[in-house]
Order: sequence, then C-alpha cells, then structure tokens
Amino acid sequence: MMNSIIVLGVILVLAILYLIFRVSSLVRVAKGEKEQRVDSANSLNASLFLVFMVVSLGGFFWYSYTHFDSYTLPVASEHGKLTDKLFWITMGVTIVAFTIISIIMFMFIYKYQYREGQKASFIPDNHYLELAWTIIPAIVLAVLVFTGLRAWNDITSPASKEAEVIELIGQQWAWTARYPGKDKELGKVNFKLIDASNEFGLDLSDNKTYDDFKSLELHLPVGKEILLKIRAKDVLHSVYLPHFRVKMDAVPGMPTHFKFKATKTTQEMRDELGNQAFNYEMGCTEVCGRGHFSMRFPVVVDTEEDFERWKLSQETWLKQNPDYLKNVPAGLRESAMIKAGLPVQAGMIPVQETAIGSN
Ligand SMILES: [Cu+2]
Repeated sequence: MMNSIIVLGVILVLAILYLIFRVSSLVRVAKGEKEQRVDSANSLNASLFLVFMVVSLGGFFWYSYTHFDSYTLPVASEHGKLTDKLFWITMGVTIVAFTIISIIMFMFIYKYQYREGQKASFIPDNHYLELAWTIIPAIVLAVLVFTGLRAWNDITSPASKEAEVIELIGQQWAWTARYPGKDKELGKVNFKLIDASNEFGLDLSDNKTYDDFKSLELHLPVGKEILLKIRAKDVLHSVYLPHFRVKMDAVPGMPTHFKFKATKTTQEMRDELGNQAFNYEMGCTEVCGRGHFSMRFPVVVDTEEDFERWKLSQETWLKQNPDYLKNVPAGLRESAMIKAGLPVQAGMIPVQETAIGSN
C-alpha cells in the first residue's frame, strides 16, 4: 500500500514538472523571444560535473583507504601470497586507468561545454594516439594474463606423491570430506552405488576403500602439500576457502581439483588476530538452492603431528557401516575387516559393533 502511494507520488511530481516545462516553453514562444540555444543552467551543469568528479573520486579513495581492513582477509597459504600480489598489481593498474579516464571524462565535459561561436575541430584520425591506446593496454594485459596463467597452471598442475589427498563432496546442502586412511590412497567410487548410507558411492570391490573415512570437518596439515579432489552429487557447488585463497567449483559429472599448502595453523592464526575464538571455515560460493546458506564447513589446520593423531582417531567408513561387508568380494573380506579396523571373528561377518558397544 505504502509503496504504491510513493510510486503514485513520484509519477505526480514528474507530471507536474513536465507541465511546468511545457507551460514555460509555450509562454516563451507566445512572447516571441529569440530562441536561445542554452541558458545559464548549461555552465552550471558543466561545473557540477567537476564537483561530482572531485567528490566521487575523493570518496572512493577515502573509503578504500579507511575501510581497507574490512574487505581484506589475512592470508594463510603459499600460493595465496602470490595471487594476492597479482590481485593488487591488477588493482593498481586498473585504479590508475580508472582515475585518468574519470578525470579526462569530466574535464572534457567542462572544457567543451557549449559556448556561442565555438566550433569543434575535425580530426579524422591520429596514428600516434591509435597506436598508444592499442599497444600500451595490449602489453599491460599480456603481462597480467601470463603471470596469472602461470599461477593458475601451478595450482592445477599434478600434485607430488607426498601430497595429502582429501576429497570434498558437495550436495544439496552439505559438504562431506573423505580421507584416504592409512594407505594414503582414496578408494574407487561409482555414482551408481550411492545410497542413503554409502553416500560416497564407495566401490567395495576395491581394497583401497576399506580404510577410507568420512569427516564433517576439514582437517588440514600445515606446511604440507594438500590436494583437494572435488566433486558434486547434484548441482553446481563451489569450494571456497577464503583464508587460503582457494576457490574451485564442484561440478556434477566433472571432478575438479586444487593443490595448495597451508602456512598457518588455526592456533597461529588465532594468535595473529588476537582472537582465540577464530576458526577457519569453508563456504559454498555457488547459489545452489534454498539451503545454500547452510553449506558452511568447519576447517581446522593442525600441526603435522596433530593431524596424524586426528587421522588415527577416526573410524573407517566400513567400520561405521559393517552391513556393507556383504558387498565386499568374499576373498577380500578378511583383509577388508583388518584394514577397516573391524574385529575378525573366524570368517564370520561380525555382529554390528554398535549393538555390542551400546550395551
Ligand atoms: Cu552449494
């Protein structure tokens, strides 16, 4: 209701202004005044453009400088330092270009405002000018693109053998992480095998799957290469770890990856920020449906010892879902139970651990 009254009010004011304009121009015609091309409002407008330029450029620089910390995050990864540097170089180049163009634009409006008797000069072309504004941006852009491309190739190139491999799976609307377990290799998965419990779609005919475990927190070791293998189960999601400058889409049907090295543990970052409640976190940056906001994933960066200890404390997926032992080929069952940390009982499929433990 209120909105429609406001809209009606605005329309009314505009209509009144238009009528005043019409009436005054008709009065001028009736009086037979000599038609003046522009009135004093013309030079006022030209000067106002200069005022606008000074105020908006001043406001832009003032805001960017005083609020700098509210739109920058501390960096905690190796390549993050490099990409930050590239970002700020690009920013510097564009700010210089933006400032020069803004000043020229508004100065020209002022300088070439309509004046009686002033005539435009005719310049059909100017080779020097054309060359300058083609070659200079071409060189600058080429340098920016090639340095960026080198950083990108480095991030997406194959990881070393020692890298810690972690799989991240996005689905509407939660993340899960899968760790390879003691064999340090992720087991095979097949999307056709996904069901309510086998959420990864683990292919239990592959012996590398038996020690894989699921985590609802992303634990990362500090100072060690990490290879994130990323996939999505339903729609587009995007892995975003802002403090590590990691961002990579999770695409259904097309696994992606990102390689990086964290440089500060959670505790080190807490000390640096003077905030003991600080925690790293991961978000989804693809608007992936109505529950998108809930795709927040806690991230912990441990020292290497703490990370190894944490891994050992995790239960394998197969231990948590012993029913699935029936899907393991008979010949592999015993080794699967050993690898998964299940008690082996003379060739039998064990009674559910939880049933024993809960009594
Ligand atoms: Cu998402």
